[in-house]
Formats: sequence, structure tokens, C-alpha cells
Amino acid sequence: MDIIKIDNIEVFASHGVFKEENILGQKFFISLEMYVNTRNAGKEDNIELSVDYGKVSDMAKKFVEENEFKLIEAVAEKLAENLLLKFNLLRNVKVEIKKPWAPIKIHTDNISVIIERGWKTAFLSIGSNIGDKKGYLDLAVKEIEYSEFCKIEKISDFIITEPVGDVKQDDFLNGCIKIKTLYEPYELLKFINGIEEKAGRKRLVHWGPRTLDIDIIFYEDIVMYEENLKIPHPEMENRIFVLEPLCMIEPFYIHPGYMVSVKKLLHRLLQR
Ligand code: PH2
Ligand code: MG
Ligand code: MG
Repeated sequence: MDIIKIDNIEVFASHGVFKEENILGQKFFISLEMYVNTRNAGKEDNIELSVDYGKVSDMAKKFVEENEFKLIEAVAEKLAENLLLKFNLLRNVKVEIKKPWAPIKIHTDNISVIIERGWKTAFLSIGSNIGDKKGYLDLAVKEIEYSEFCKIEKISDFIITEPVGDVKQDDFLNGCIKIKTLYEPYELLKFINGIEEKAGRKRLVHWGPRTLDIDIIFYEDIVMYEENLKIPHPEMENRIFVLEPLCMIEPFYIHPGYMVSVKKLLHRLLQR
């Protein structure tokens, strides 16, 4: 990926754990590596097709000067977030915050924090089998769209599916959504649980009827198997109601545990 790089924007600001630092202020340096596809801007020689480094440096300087944090970790985190939200073509950003005069009792040339943040791809499965099923799925889409930390890239058709599992219940309406998100996996889980709550979801019967269920199917190529969050979704390969809509929007996405495409997983499931 192409990079636009800015080294050592000098600012005078008041970040620090000690109150003397907040009162007196000191020098900081901001360095940025911005991952932007510059192909079109380069071919067309047009600034509108790239990220304007003048605007970025102005914004970064202003942000670091006008806010006050205790930690340079927080300066870096919030600055990265602001840049990713403000500049549409920015996919990823590496931020370094240097604090060369940090008041510690030994001499160093410099102390800094370096972080990399960016828009991550995730796939969500949505389902409903109580009341206004389409209304609930539309609500999920609307809430995700509304969050500045998520951008919807693709939505599958919604399909009617028979309930899977032992509980006798009404048919489901199911779909899949591809998003880009600034949330990390647990933050994304908390966000979608909030939407389920808004839809009046009550957790009465395990695998029972629900107004709205939102599950994380994939998050980049992360494989995690923890008590409260398992990615990829451990049942997805057994569920037509996940694989069929997923195949509509991204048939060749590779399952990072099995290393086969979702199209192949669907094919195998249908042959069982
Ligand atoms: N969700 C379940 C259990 N069974 N069956 C269908 N058809 N669709 C679902 O979304 C579904 C299910 C648990 O999440
Ligand atoms: Mg589920
Ligand atoms: Mg769920």
C-alpha cells in the first residue's frame, strides 16, 4: 500500500501525568504514516483523489495543542481516530508521538509511542424470527450505518430460513452484512449487543426465538476462541442461513481457520 509520510510536526502542548507538565507545557513531535491508495491521484494529478497532507498536518497540530491528555498513548489513540474519521481515503494510519523532554530522572534522546490503527473488515450475520422480522433487520442496518465507527460495504438479500436447532419456533429472516469498522472485536461485540437490546431482545431460551440476533462471522483473518467471543463463528460452516447470504456478497472470502472459501463451505454443507 502507498504511504504519505509526515515527519516530526513540532507542537507545544500540555500532555502529561504530572500537573507541572499540564501547567508549563513542553515540546512534542508528531509523525504520521498514512496508508492511502495514491494511484488515481498520481495518474490524474488531482489532490481531490488523495489525502491533503497540508490539511492533515494542520489538523494534527491543532488537535494535539488544543486537547490535554495524561498519556501520549491517549494522544496517539485519539489523533489516529480523528484522522481516520475525517479523511475518507485514509485506510490505515501509523502515529508516533515523541516526548523528548519527558520529565524523568535519566537522560534519553527521546521517548515515544507508535501505534497503527485502521479500518478493519468484518462480516455480520443478522437474523429475526419474532414480530416485524424485516423491520428488525432494517433496524440493525440503520443502527450500523448510523455509527461513525462502522461503514456498510455490502448487504445481502434477506432470505427466509427454517429454524436450525431443537427449539420449535417460527421461520427466520436472515441476512449478512460486510462492514469496515474502527471497533476492535470486543468493542464490536458490545456495539452489536447494544443494537440487539434496542430491538427489545430478551435472552430467555438458548437458541430460542429472537427479535434480533447479530453475530460476528469474520473479523479480518482473526482466529480467536474465548469464553465470550469466538471468531470465526464456530457454527457458521453448519448453517445455510449464514453461508447462503454470505455467499451472495463475498463468495471467495477465505475462512481463516479452514483456509477454504465460503462458497466451498456452502457447497460442502449442501452435499452432506
Ligand atoms: N439462529 C439461531 C438458531 N437457529 N435458525 C435460523 N434459520 N436462523 C437463525 O438466525 C438461527 C437459527 C441461533 O442464533
Ligand atoms: Mg446466532
Ligand atoms: Mg448471537
